[in-house]
Amino acid sequence: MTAPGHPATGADFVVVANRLPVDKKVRPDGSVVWKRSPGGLVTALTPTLETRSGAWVGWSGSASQDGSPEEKPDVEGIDIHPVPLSAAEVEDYYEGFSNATLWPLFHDLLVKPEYRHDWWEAYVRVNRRFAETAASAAAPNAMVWVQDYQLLLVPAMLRETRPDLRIGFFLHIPFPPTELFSQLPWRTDLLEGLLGADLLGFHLPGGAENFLTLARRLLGTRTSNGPITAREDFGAVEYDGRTVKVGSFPISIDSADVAAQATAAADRAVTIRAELGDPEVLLLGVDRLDYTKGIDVRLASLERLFASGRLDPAKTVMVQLASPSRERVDSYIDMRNRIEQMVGHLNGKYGTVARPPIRYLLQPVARDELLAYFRAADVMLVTPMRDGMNLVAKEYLAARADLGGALVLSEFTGAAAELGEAYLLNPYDDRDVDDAIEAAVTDPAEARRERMRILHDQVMTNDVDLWATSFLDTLAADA
Ligand code: ADQ
Repeated sequence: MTAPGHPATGADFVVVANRLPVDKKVRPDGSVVWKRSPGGLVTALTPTLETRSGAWVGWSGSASQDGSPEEKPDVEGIDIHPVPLSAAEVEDYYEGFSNATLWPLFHDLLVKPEYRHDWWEAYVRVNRRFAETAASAAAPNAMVWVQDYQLLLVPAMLRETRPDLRIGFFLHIPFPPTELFSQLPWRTDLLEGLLGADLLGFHLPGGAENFLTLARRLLGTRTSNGPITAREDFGAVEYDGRTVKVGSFPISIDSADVAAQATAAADRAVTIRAELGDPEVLLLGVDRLDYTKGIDVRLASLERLFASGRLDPAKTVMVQLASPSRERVDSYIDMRNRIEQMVGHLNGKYGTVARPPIRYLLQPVARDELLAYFRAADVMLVTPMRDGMNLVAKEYLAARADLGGALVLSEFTGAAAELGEAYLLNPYDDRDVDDAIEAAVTDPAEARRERMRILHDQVMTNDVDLWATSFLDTLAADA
C-alpha cells in the first residue's frame, strides 16, 4: 500500500549529495552538455545504484538563471534529480555557509570561520529543497544515503515528511570537538538535523565520539559510552523515541582499478622522469588547492632542506599538481597567492634557467596521467594540517604494485590511522617534517620496499567497496 503523499513508484536507493555525478557545461551558444564526473563517490556507489533501482539527488555545479527547474540529464543506470541553485544561493549556501563557515570550523579553524545569519538562512532553504527532492524520488521504505557537510539538516527534514525511509548520513570531513563546534550559533539545529538519520557515519572513531559527547552535552540525550571501532563497535544516541547508531567507516578507493591502471601507465612514468631531466629524486604533491592540504608545509621544508644541503636542488625535482578549488572564496585566493610566491622564490633561488626544482601546475590532470605520476614518484608528499581521510595517499599506495616509492604522511589525516608504516610527521613541527622527508628519500631501498609492501596490501584489502558495503549493511540491519 502506498502511504498518502508518497510516490507510488520511485527509487529503492537514493543518494543525496551536494553534487550530481555529472557536471553541466553550458557552451558559448547556450546549448547544454552533461559530462560524467569521475568522482570517488560515484565509483563507490555505482554497484549499489545499478543493482537496486537507484537515484541521485544533487546540484549540477552551475547556477540556474532564476532558480527554475533543471532539465534531467540521461545517465545510464541512475535516475538523476537535479536540485537548482540560484547564483545568490551558490554564494550564500555553498561558498558561504558550507565553505567559509563549516569547512574551516571542522578543520581546526585553520582560517577564521564567518558566522552570518543570511548564509544560515540560505543553507536551511537549500537543505529543505534537497530534502523535498529526495522525498519525491524515494519509493516507500527506500534507503536514502545523505552525504557530507553541505547537507547536515537533510536527515531531519526528510524524516519529517517521510518517516518510512531508512536514512543514513556520512560525513567526509573531520567532526570537531565540543569546544570548536559550540562556536556555531546554530549548533543545536545542526545536531538535531543529523539526528534525523538512523545511522551516522564518520571516518574515524574520534569523530563519532565527538558527536556523542556533543549530543549529550548540548541536547541532554542519553548516549552509549563504550569504545567505537572501525566498522565493528558502534555508539548509540537515544533521541525522540528512536535509537540513532553512530559509527566509524574509513573511506577508501577502487584499489584494484587504480593498481591496474597505474601498471598500464608504467611506460608513461618512465617518459615523465625523462621529461623532467631524469632527476635523482622525484617528489610529488597532488591536491585540491586548499589551505588544509599543507602545500606550504612541504614547500617550506624543501627550502630548509635545500638551504642546509640535506637535499641537493640540482638532483631533486618536486612536481606539485594542484587542482583549482573554491576560487571565489577569499581564503583560497590568499593561499593561492602565498603558494605561487613560494614556488617562485624556490625556483628563483635554487634553480637554473634550464632546471627549476619545483614544477607547479594549477589545473586538473587526466586520470591516466595522474596515475603515471604516482608510478614515477620516489616520494609522495601528503602533508595536510587536517584532512578527514585523504584519498591521494591511498591512490598512491594502490598505484605502487611495483612496491617502489615511499609515502610521507601527516598524522593529521584520517588515513594516518590505518597507514602506520608511512613516514608519519607532525606538520606543525618543522624538524619532524624535514626529518620525515629526508628519511623517505635516503632510507635503504629494502627498508622502503618493506614499508610499501605492508601499505600496498593494506589499501588493496580495505577498498571502497568495503566502505560502502559495511555502511549500507549496518544501515539495513535492525530496520
Ligand atoms: P578532498 O578534500 O577533495 O575530499 P581527497 O580525499 O584527497 O580530498 O580527494 C581528492 C581527489 O581529487 C583524489 O581522488 C585526487 O586524485 C583528485 N585530485 C587532486 N588533485 C588533482 C589534480 N591536480 N588533478 C586531478 N585529480 C586530482 C574530501 C575530504 C577528504 C576525504 C574525501 C573522501 O576532504 O579528507 O578523503 O572527501 O571522503
